[in-house]
Amino acid sequence: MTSDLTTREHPAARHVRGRSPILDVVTDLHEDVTAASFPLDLPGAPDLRELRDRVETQIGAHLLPRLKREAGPAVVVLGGSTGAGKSAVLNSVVGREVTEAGVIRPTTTEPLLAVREEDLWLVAEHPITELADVVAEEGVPAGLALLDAPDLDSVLEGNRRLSNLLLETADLWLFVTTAARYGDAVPWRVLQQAQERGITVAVLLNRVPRRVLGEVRADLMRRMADLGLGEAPLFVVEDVGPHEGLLPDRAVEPVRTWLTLLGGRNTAKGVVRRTTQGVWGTLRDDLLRLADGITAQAMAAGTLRQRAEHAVDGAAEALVARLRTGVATQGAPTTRWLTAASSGGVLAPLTGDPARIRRGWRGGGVRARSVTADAIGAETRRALVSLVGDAAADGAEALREAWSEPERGGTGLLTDEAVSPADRDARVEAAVAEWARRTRSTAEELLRAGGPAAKALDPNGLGGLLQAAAAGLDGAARALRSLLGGEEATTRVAEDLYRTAESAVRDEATPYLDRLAALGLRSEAGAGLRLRASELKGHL
Ligand SMILES: Nc1nc2c(ncn2[C@@H]2O[C@H](COP(=O)(O)OP(=O)(O)OP(=O)(O)O)[C@@H](O)[C@H]2O)c(=O)[nH]1
Ligand SMILES: [Mg+2]
Repeated sequence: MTSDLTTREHPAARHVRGRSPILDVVTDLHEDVTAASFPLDLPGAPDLRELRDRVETQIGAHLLPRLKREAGPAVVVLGGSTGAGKSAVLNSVVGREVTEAGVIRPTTTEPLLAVREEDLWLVAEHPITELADVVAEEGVPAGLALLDAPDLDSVLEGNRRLSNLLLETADLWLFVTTAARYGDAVPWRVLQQAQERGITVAVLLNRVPRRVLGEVRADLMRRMADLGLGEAPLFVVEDVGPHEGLLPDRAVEPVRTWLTLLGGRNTAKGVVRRTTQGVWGTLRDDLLRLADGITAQAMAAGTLRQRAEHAVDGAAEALVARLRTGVATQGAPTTRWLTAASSGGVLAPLTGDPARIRRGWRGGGVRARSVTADAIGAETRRALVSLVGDAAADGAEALREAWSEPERGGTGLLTDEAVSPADRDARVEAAVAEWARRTRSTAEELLRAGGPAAKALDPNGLGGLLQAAAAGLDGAARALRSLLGGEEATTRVAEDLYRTAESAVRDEATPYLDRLAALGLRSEAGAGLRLRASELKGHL
């Protein structure tokens, strides 16, 4: 199994890995189902969303809590009369004073649940935690949680809810009593109720003076037999006399050993099969349906992405094809050129005999020529902005059309235009301006190299001419051939223009593709869920 699919888990789950493999699987499964989404409006998506919610509730609210209960520690209630030493026994078993034991009666007024750190998350939803304070304590035998209860008389009189909870949710009762108090009726009645409900019970007789030890033990065993508790373990703890803090180790060793054994059995018991029986048949089918749905969403997302790219690519290619025909220079740029280049015009010297131009340039007029050439460049840029903007709008339109096709699932992503016309204009203008800036740099470079061009035009003028020539103005291209002795620069600027125009149109898809990507649809998620479903099967 690949690590990627198994590493996501509840941080605390690592501590109990292996205790209940099925709990691990179902915990992961819950995360997968929670993460699943069906945002694209594909046929059947509403049903899948509903199913997802249902399965999430089924796992999160029913299956997981039950598995946690079963994989979690067994709750051992220490019950008995006040002053019997419940708190003292608990502290002595875990080896630390986690709960208050004392001479003031009653001492314990609120129930307290001592749990091993790694089990905290497993008891977090245990009903008893609504009423008990929970403390993490490493001395608690593995597989158990120890509950220090207030004395049973006060629980029964004052706290019906707690007494019901104790009887309903405890796995084991350790009844703590003393030589002086074991005749009390109430605790025995509760103990009997616990026994009747199938809760394991044990009795601990505390503070027994050595001289009456045999006698009291015999009497207690008779009483237990009468109540049908003859099978229950009985621990006798000799009175240790006045003392502070924990009872001596040897006094609590037998009960601690017994609890440790019991906890070991609990951790080993794994998870009871019945929890998942019945649930399983439909759950597996539901998971597979969800997995198929996730895969379908991811595939649809992939198709939408392709269609979007295809739409803007089409518009971009059409634009470049048109630019190659020189369409951007029709109208104003051409008119201006013709006027300036005709005999007597300011640019007329540039259209003369190339050989003469190559031989050298005489005379001034650089500034006047450059202003006019730059103006032709500006007309060209204006035309380009409008052409590229139209193509970008066409691309967006084609994309929206492709995503609106029925059953493609993209309509929900088209609630509004991702790009406003004003934003589009600004973006295209910026792209064309960037291209013009690069063209100017090219012009500067060319002029630094010297030659006739350096005497004919300044960087703005040469830049303007390069732009017009790259956009397809033949006269400008011819003049540049004479000035520069070749077409290399014009070709380079033209290629740059095509790339710039293309990407300006393609960028139109970006906000739509971002919307799509934000949905986070990955086909691996479907595969993961399918794998999880088969893992689950392996554990049943
Ligand atoms: N002399 C003597 N005192 C003991 C012995 N075992 C426990 N104690 C003391 O008896 C008292 C018992 O108190 P707790 O452990 O608080 O009794 P509890 O059952 O928790 O009482 P509540 O919390 O009031 O229900 C404490 O002061 C203990 O130190 C013993 O063997 N001999
Ligand atoms: Mg107590």
